[in-house]
Amino acid sequence: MGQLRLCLLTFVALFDLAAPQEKLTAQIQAHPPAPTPYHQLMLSCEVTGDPGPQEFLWEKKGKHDPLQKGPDNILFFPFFNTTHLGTYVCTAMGSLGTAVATYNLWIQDLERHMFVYPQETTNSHVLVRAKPEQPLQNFTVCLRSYTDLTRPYSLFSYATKAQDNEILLFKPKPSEYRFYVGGKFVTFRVPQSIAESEHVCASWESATGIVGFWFNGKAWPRKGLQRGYTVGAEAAIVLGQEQDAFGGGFDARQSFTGELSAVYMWDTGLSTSEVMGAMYNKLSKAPIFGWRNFPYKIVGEVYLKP
Ligand SMILES: *[C@@H]1O[C@H](CO)[C@@H](O)[C@H](O)[C@H]1NC(C)=O
Ligand SMILES: *[C@@H]1O[C@H](CO)[C@@H](O)[C@H](O)[C@H]1NC(C)=O
Ligand SMILES: [Ca+2]
Repeated sequence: MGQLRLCLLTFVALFDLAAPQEKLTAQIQAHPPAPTPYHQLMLSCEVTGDPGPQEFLWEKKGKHDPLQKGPDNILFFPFFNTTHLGTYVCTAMGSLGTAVATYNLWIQDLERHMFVYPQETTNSHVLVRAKPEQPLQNFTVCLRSYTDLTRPYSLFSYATKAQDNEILLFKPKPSEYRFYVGGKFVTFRVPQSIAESEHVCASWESATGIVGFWFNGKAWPRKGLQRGYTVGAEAAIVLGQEQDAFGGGFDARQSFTGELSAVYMWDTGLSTSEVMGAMYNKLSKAPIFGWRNFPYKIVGEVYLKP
C-alpha cells in the first residue's frame, strides 16, 4: 500500500515536471517598421514567456564581435545607413532559458522603379505589407500615377474590418480626386491632364478634421472631414483595387491600369516643402512605409519595372 502511494507520488512528481511550461520565445521588431536612411532606427527584442530578469546579446551575422550585451533589449541606430544592412540576431537569456530571434534589415530602393498594371483585372493589386503601429490621428499619403483611364479607379485603398473606405484615394473621373476618411469623402477638382503623370499627396488631421491636398506639389485649398475621428491601425492596404471588404471585394470597373510609383504614408501631416521632397523621394520625415523601403506583395498581374 505504502509502496503504491510512493509510486503514485513519484508519478505525480514526474507528471508535474513534464507538464508543458510556457516556452520562452523572442522576436525582433523595428521602429519605425520601414527603416529610412539617415533617420533613427531601433530594433527591439521582444520576449514572451519569461517575466524574470533577462539579458540580451546582439550580434550581426558575418561580424565576429558581439554588438551589445546587457539588460537592454534595444539596439539603437541614431543615423541608420546602408552600412547597417544585414541580419541581426538577438539571444535573450532569462531564468527559464534562452531564445534566439533574427531580423533581416534590408532596404529595397525602388527610386527608379514603378508598378505596372498592364490591363484591367478583377484581382491584380499590390498589397502593402506594413501598417501603422497605432491608430492614427494624423496621416499623409503620397503617390505618383500615370494612366490614360477615363473611368473611375482606385489608387490607395486602406480598409479595416469595420470600414472598407477607412482611407481611400479614388479618382471618379479625370478632373477629380475623391479622398475618404472613415467612409466619408471630400472632392478635389484638378486640371485634366493628357499623357502626364500626376503626383498627389493627401493629409488629414483628426483634431481639426482638416484635409490637405497637393497636386504636382501645389497645395490645393484645404477642406474638412471627420473631425475627432480615429483611423484604425489593423488595416489591409491595397494599391490599384478598391476594397469593399477587408482585403477583397474588388470591382474590375474601379481597378487601376497604368503605372504607380513613389508611394509613401506617414503618421503625421506634411508641409509643402516636405511634399516636394516626397515627389523626388527625398524625405525629411520617416514614413510608416515608403518607396525607399517598401514591403509589398504583388498579387496577380502587376510588374515592378524600371
Ligand atoms: C553610417 O553610419 C556609421 C555610424 O554608425 C558611420 O560610421 C558611417 O560613416 C556611415 N556611413 C555612411 C555611408 O553614411
Ligand atoms: C496630430 O497633429 C496635431 C497637429 O499637428 C498635433 O497637435 C497632434 O499632437 C498630433 N497627434 C498625434 C497623435 O500625433
Ligand atoms: Ca470600398
